[in-house]
Amino acid sequence: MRKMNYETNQNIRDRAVLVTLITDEVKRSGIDPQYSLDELFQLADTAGVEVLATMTQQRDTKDSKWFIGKGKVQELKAVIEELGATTAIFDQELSGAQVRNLEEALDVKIVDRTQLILDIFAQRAKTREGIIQVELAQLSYLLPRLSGHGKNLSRLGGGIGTRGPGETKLETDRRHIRGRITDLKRQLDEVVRHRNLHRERRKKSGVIQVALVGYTNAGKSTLLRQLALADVLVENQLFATLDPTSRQWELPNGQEVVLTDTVGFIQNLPHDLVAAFRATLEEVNEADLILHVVDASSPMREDQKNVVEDILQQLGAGAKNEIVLYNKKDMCTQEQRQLLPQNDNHFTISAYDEADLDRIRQAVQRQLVGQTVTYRIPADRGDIIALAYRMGEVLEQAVVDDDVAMQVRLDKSQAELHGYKLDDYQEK
Ligand SMILES: Nc1nc2c(ncn2[C@@H]2O[C@H](COP(=O)(O)OP(=O)(O)OP(=O)(O)O)[C@@H](O)[C@H]2O)c(=O)[nH]1
Ligand SMILES: [Mg+2]
Repeated sequence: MRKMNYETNQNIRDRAVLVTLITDEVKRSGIDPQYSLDELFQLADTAGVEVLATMTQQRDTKDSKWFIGKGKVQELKAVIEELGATTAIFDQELSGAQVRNLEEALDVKIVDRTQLILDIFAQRAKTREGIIQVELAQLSYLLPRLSGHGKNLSRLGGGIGTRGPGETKLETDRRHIRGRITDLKRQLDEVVRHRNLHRERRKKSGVIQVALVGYTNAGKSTLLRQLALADVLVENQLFATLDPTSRQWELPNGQEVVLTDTVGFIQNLPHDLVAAFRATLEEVNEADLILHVVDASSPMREDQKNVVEDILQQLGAGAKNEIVLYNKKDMCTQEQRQLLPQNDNHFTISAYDEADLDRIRQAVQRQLVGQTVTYRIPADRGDIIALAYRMGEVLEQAVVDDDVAMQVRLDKSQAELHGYKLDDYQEK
């Protein structure tokens, strides 16, 4: 059987067999293994890999040496040879030793789900910040596994699991990797510092921020494009967007807010990636309102929604005001549409439906203008108390320890225009 030679032609597409192992642990995790495998297929496709076959094994536990059962390894070898595959991609994370053993037995490149995701990010990273974050995540992932990758890393330069950001090759020497990680962390600290400064400036100027978040491919960038007329990349692929993009967005009442599109989430988002992307993801923490976009036509939409909620929680943004946009209604079955909640913060929409876009604008305006906040204002600041009555609607007022506690519904940005920073008086 003919084998691809990567050393002479790095542009040849990887040809892969996908492998998943369904253990009791996987079953308990609540993740549907078949769906996860479908998703792996899409990830492979996004990474430019041609999928030749998939293989599933059911087993109580994983094998510590081979991950899958020894007999299954032989079966996989036969399939690989028959189809001329160059890679085996596993849907679960492998240890360094498992990678090494499988590489030796199968003589193809061994990649796991995490590495595949990291590789897609490496292909997509364009900004300096994105590139630093991806490389840091990749090296943090690789370092403890390096012995398992030594052979293939040096033999295969350009393919999945070995690609550094911006088409450079990943460093493979352990000592150099350590040095590089230190260097990248330093650079990232610098980026974080800049971001914080920028953020503080924005906050001081009282700009209201709305963030689009959601599972990958839910339609976040499409909504940014439709709502804020932004010229951003929309693609029917996973992780089309990597770096947050912000645009001015004018609400029906003329108020300007900033709408930010963010990187999509996915189940089992690699830990190293979340850690490295904290600087980027923390933009979400600064938002006054989150628009959580869900692909309502996905059979897994509830699970996807939960994954996103979990990650928001991890980022400390779990308690933020949120509007859920069930997108792609045009692709939903009738049953799918009937099961969706409909109220002030749950909407069923299509990003391509003008009337729906209008409903979103109105809902966001309502949320932002109509936010009810409790302030504690020192009794001697009659000017602020008067401002609250003049500009907002006071729902309740009481005297607490010489302060005036007021529950007010008002538009903070209007107050800020008059030089008042009401946030300082907000009750925590
Ligand atoms: N039919 C239909 N397709 C939609 C709708 N909204 C978005 N899409 C399509 O869904 C695909 C993904 O859209 P994106 O806006 O790139 O999704 P995203 O959430 O930004 O995805 P990532 O950046 O990859 O995380 C594109 O092919 C869009 O054209 C919709 O309401 N209906
Ligand atoms: Mg996008």
